[in-house]
Amino acid sequence: MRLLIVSNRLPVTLNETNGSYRMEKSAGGLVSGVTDYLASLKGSTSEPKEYLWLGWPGMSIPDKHKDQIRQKVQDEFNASPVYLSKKLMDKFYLGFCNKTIWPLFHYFPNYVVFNPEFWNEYKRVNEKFRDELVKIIRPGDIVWVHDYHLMLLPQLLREKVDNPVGFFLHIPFPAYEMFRLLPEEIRKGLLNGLLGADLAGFHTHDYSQYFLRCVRRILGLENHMGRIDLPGRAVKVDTFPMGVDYQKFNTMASRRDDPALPENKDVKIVLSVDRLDYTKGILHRLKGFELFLQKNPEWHGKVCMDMIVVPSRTGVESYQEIKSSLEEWVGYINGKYGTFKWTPVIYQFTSLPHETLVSLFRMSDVALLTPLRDGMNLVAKEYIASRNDKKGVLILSEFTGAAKELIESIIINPNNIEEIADAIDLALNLPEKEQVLRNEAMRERLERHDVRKWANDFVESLKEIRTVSEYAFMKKFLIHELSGKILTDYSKASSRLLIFNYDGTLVPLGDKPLSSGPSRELVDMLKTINEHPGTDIVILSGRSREELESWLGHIPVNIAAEHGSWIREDDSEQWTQLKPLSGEWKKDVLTVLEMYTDRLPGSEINEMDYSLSWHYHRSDIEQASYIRRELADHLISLTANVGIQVFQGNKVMQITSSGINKGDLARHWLGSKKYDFILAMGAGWSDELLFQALPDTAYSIKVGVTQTDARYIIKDHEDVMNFLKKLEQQKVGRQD
Ligand code: GDG
Repeated sequence: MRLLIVSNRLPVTLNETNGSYRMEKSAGGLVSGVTDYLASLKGSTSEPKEYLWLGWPGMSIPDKHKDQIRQKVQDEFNASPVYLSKKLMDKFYLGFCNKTIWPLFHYFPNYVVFNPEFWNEYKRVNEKFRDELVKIIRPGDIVWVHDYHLMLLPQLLREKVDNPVGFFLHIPFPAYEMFRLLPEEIRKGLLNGLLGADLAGFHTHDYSQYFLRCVRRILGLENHMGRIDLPGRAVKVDTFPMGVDYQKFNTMASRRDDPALPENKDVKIVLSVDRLDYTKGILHRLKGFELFLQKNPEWHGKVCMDMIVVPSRTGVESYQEIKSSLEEWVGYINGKYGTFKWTPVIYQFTSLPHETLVSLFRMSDVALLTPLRDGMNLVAKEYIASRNDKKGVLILSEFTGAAKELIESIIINPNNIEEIADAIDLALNLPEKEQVLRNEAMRERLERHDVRKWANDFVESLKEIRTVSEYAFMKKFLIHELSGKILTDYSKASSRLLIFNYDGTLVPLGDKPLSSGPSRELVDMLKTINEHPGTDIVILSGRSREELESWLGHIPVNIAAEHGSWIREDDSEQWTQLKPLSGEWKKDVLTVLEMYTDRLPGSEINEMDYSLSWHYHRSDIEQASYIRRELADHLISLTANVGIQVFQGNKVMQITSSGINKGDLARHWLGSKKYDFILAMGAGWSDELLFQALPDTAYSIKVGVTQTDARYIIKDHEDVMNFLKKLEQQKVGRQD
């Protein structure tokens, strides 16, 4: 069993000079963190023990060098390159990834570009990754897909293989109102893409909840404690805040003699490090520092801001614009306050060696990180982990994922420039004793929740949800061999009872539940099966006898309408009652239902003899869920002493005279004759009473993948139809 890590970029960067290629390990947070976890797999006692990393190698490679590079990357880095042309990368990476997803997910809708070509290329690149994976994947391999570049990959992969697939998003997942700005095809495509995974992970609880809400509102799928049950499997959505390699940062040697480091020991340093990105709030930071200098002249000459800005996504125009304005601001501040002896802002547009970065962390009095939105922000964690002297003050934006964990830092809202200025003042004056107290608490947390634990928790959680899925669903699945046994038993039996629930079993749960008549195909099948000698069919439904009569009345089957308020036996044309019922309660309940119907646009009432149903399939899913609960409470208080029962169905609430349930109905027909083959199929929760009423030898089958007392599960209505087709073709009667 191997762990296949898939990310847009490989953890190696290729450089070409005169046709020869050099490879260097890339240094990002994800790479160094995951690499350490991967290295620890070798000696581990549990699976997986091996890994392979798939991704783009960072440049286009001429065909003649591809094989040689593939081998080298595989041998030296346990990696496998996915080759993509520059043209594809432009529209995919600079286009859809960084002009559509990145700004939208970071709440910058003004920067978002919607271009159908970008989306097409995004799909193509995801498919390309899928094709590469399919070539190398082996049964049992675990796949872990990373980040916003590959959100379609889990589903694309699921269509081809059955391996466990996990997905982790490194950037924020936005709130519904932001996410819904995407065109419908894209927003549905992305959500369905992610739901192809067994486990979808996010940095914070908020992001997980936003994702679940989007799934509910856009795809109409509910979850229970973050678990979404799909046909045949469950998807778990959970929170995994990424940590840093604490030990490495804690013990790394400092290089005080590094020429890249500031010289003047008497000046306090306020440090900021990030990629050049409009999400990082770099301008806000400069404005905050300027205001601080304005308000605190006593600090002039005694403090400087060391600003490391790492070049990034230079092909995207908005990044070039932000670079110009930030350089203007640096010039403005240095021009306004600087002297021969003092430069207030030291600005470096460069990437520094890791050791230099850590030395800088250790010699900085304050780290000032002001993102306007950031999935996690590893720099904040690295700063604290590097401070083995436990000193230094972290000022951190509340809009970073890291702010949820680093609560002892000075948390600020970067939109409030005044707050940044005051935080700098507070940080520079914070007594050492308090610095140590704050940092100790954070360092302890970072040590416990380091990057290895993060990766390990994710992989363990992925294995767990697969086990749950397999246990809850697969075990009972009506697989081919089993359906073969049912069919043989069926044809060998001399008397058979078949009980079918109507909506969701014989007809799909549709968008127009008030008019879901049976298909011609279904009616013909029921007719043929009913003609098999010794076979009795019972159809149970909450619908009115008029509807059922008009759809199925011409076939001599047993029918129970309105949840059993009315029954029609197969040898009669009359509707009768198992026991007398009263409909007197309806008037009061109708008044209440009308009130709620007025409040919930799209909802409607269907009145029958002894029952009422309240449908809300066309209503807003969230509003319906609130109002439905209120209505349920209202009905309980109103009808406590009246003989009625309330059923919650799929986007329908049914209120009916109490006294008869599906269990009673099953017993009625079971008691009428001796059957040597009994089969019942149902889709709703009221069918559980039916399953419980059956003898142990009966075949009880639940339609849809949920927890059930039925012995078996069948995936959906379509599979029911396929099963009925087989039943229809059986030769019946004793074969021996
Ligand atoms: C994305 C999300 C999320 C920075 N400058 C230098 C350098 N770095 C290293 C840092 C850190 C990493 O790069 C940056 O990570 P961040 O988390 O701060 O930000 P993003 O690059 O935007 O990362 C982010 C992250 O994914 C992980 O999930 O936290 O929210 O946007 O490790 O140390 N490394 C070197 N020289 C530099 O000059 N060597």
